[in-house]
Amino acid sequence: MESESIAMNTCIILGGGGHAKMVVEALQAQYAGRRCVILDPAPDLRNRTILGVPIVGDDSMLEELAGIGARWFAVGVGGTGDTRNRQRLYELGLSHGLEPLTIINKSSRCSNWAELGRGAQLFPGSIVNAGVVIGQNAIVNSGAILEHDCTIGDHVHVATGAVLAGMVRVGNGAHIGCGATIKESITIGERAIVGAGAVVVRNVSPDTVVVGVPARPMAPRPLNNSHNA
Ligand code: JB2
Repeated sequence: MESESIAMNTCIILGGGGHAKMVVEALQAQYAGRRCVILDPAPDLRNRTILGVPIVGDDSMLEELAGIGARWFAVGVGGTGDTRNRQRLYELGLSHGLEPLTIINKSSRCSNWAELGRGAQLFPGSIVNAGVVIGQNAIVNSGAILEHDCTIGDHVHVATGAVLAGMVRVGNGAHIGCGATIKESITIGERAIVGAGAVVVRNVSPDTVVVGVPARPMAPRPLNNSHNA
C-alpha cells in the first residue's frame, strides 16, 4: 500500500479476526466516509480484506501511519476471557497519539443518560440504560443488557447476550461470558472472569473465575503430578 494514499481521517483497526468484522461494520455505518485500514501480525491475512477494508501490515506500521496524519484507531480484537491483549492494543494506539473511536452500533439502544468512555464499543441489539457508566475500551457485545446504574470498568468485555441487572459494578479488565446473568448490586472484581451461562448471585473477587448456576469459583487447576507417580 502506498502510505501517501492514507487520508488524514483514516481509522486504524488493530486486529483482523472475528471481532474486527463487527468493528468494521459498525464503523462503516457510524462514520461513513471515514477510511479504514486494518493492522494484523498474521502473515496469512496480509493483503486480505474484511468487509472491503484492507489488512495492510502489522503494528510496526502505526508510527508511519500516525506520521502521515492518521488520527483515529479502534481495537479490533475482542478476546474470549483474557482482556489483556485488548488493553495492550488500546494503550499502543494511544501511545502513537491516536484517538480511539467510540462505537455505537445503529441497533444498540443507548440511553442519553449513560456515559461512554473513549473507545467503548456497543454492538447490535445491546441495551444500555439510564445511569450506566462504561469505561474506556469496554465492549458491550451483541444483545447484552446493562440495566440502570451499572458501572463497567475499562477494557471490560460484556459478551453476547449477558444480562446485568441494575447497579452491578464490574472492575477493570473483567470478562462477563456469553449469556451470563448477574443479579442486582453485585460487584465483579477486576480481571475476574464469569463463565458463559453463569448466574452470579454473590460478589466475585478480583482475579477469580466463576462458573455455573449459581456461580461458584472454579477449583484451581490440579497440578500434573504424573511424573511423580
Ligand atoms: O498484537 C496484535 C494482535 N494480536 C493478535 N496486534 C494486532 N494488530 N492484531 C493482533 N492479533 C490478531 O487479532 C490476530 O492475528 C487475529 O487475526 C485477531 C484475533 O482474531 P480472532 O478471531 O481469533 O479473535 P477476536 O478477538 O477477533 O474474536 C473473538 O472474540 C470475539 C468477541 C472471537 O471468538 C469472536 O467470535 C468473538 N465474537
